Amino acid sequence: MKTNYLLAAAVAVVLSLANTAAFAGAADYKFESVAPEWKKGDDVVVAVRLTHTPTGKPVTDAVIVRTRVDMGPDNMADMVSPVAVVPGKEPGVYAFKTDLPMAGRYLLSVAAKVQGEPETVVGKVILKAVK
Ligand SMILES: [Cu+2]
Repeated sequence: MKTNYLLAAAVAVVLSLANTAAFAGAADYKFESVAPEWKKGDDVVVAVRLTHTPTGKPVTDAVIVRTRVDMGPDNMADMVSPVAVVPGKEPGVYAFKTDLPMAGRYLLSVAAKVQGEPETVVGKVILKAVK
């Protein structure tokens, strides 16, 4: 009897883990700026951290598939900067070389493929540039 109970409990745990995995989606990931502000200028390297929010763990194996930097947050969405992916300095940190020609707020839009996650993970990160 006791064995059956333990077995049932174990099965329940396994099923709930499986459900968590099945229903995990792109919304379980979060990109955030690693710094509160960035120095304005050309060829600035900015970096964001990608975290799997249910576990709080950094996501180290993402492949960045799309990027865009514009000044949308300051009503200058047509002010678009070139973006190049550059190596991050620590696991789970993704770095980009871009231009932040004026002080203000920029929107970094990034799309990434994460291993084991069928949905594309999309992040919208506001980067504050200062003099
Ligand atoms: Cu601007």
